[in-house]
Amino acid sequence: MKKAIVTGISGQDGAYLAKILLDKGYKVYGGLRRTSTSNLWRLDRLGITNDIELISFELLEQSNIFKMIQKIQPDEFYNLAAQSFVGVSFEQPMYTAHASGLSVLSILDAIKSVSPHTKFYQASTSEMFGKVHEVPQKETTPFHPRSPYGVAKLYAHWITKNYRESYDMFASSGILFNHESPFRGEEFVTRKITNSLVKIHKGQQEKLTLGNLDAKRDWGFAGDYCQGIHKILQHNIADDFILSTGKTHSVRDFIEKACLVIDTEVRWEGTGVETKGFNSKTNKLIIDISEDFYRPCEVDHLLGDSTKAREELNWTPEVSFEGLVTMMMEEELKYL
Ligand code: NAP
Ligand code: F7E
Repeated sequence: MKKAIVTGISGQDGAYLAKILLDKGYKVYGGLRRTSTSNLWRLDRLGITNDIELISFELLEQSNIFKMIQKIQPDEFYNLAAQSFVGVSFEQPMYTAHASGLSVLSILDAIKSVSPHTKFYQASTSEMFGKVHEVPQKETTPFHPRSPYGVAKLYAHWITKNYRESYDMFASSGILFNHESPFRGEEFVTRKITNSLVKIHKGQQEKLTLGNLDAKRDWGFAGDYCQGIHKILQHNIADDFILSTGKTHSVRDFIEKACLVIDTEVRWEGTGVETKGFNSKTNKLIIDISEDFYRPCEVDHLLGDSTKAREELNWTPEVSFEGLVTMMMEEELKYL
């Protein structure tokens, strides 16, 4: 039985990846930091909480990481834990640098010292491309991060590569473009939109307040991307791979598609922070804009080219943009 450690087990990707690994017969150790209340709702919803051995894990505790790896001697280590919210990284840049950047060095160094057979996966991100130098972005596109989160993740990406090259370790990164699902945290824009629109539809909320509606993202389904994460560690050599859909949509497109699922059409008025969205049937204001949700530095447009993963790993995303939006809206309608 293969043993895998998955950090960030309480997060979106942790849940989907754990399910994939359990279905493949792995023994899964889920790295979980202490919180005052349980946050295992995603694992509960997948019905897998009791199949995972939960282990205490804190990104900032080097000795905790060292002892855990020494004891478990995992075949595979998936590092999904991070301070993953770009907006917060501007408010907490130092913590983000430690958690999402430097802590990866503790993991790599522990693997090198006490469990060199362990294959390591690092959750790299399209945020490293930031102010993009070419469209679409490929593995060879130069990086230009635009947030403390992107900068921290770039350190983690390069130290993973450096340990691979220096010590011949099986250390790979997936450069994943935005991937969403009903398990997405509610502060990320897609889930904020689906959650709020359904609450407005059910009379539980007045309106939805957002930031930059013109930002464009290459949005895919997290379940598809976690299949790709597993494939990256099963490849015959350690390497870096982009996972993306190759299609891009604006925040505004996402809202309009989501509204269609609840039979609503938005009529837009104004531009920039003055933009307002009205329910075209009732004329009720349902969307407005606040400067508070703009970032000091924005990533305007992401579009990934995942040809390498498609050709070398035989990976393809299955859920379309429309399918993703519908899935997220239907899940909100079911649970709210
Ligand atoms: P997520 O839902 O925000 O999950 C992050 C996980 O990290 C949570 O389990 C969280 O625990 C844990 N964590 C945060 N700080 C920690 C700390 N100090 N010590 C231990 N655990 C800590 O993120 P996700 O969407 O699943 O993403 C997974 C990984 O992929 C992240 O590294 C993210 O940066 C990266 N990524 C995500 C995307 C995307 O579009 N989703 C794209 C590219 C890369 P709590 O539940 O206790 O907060
Ligand atoms: O923002 C705009 C915002 O927070 C998407 C993380 O998983 O993907 C994610 O980072 C866009 C941005 O995701 C609001 O300005 C407008 O342009 O959903 P987001 P993100 O910043 O792209 C990458 C790949 C990661 O690696 C990260 O871990 O939407 N936007 N209005 C808004 N965003 C939010 N959150 N809230 C708004 O009200």
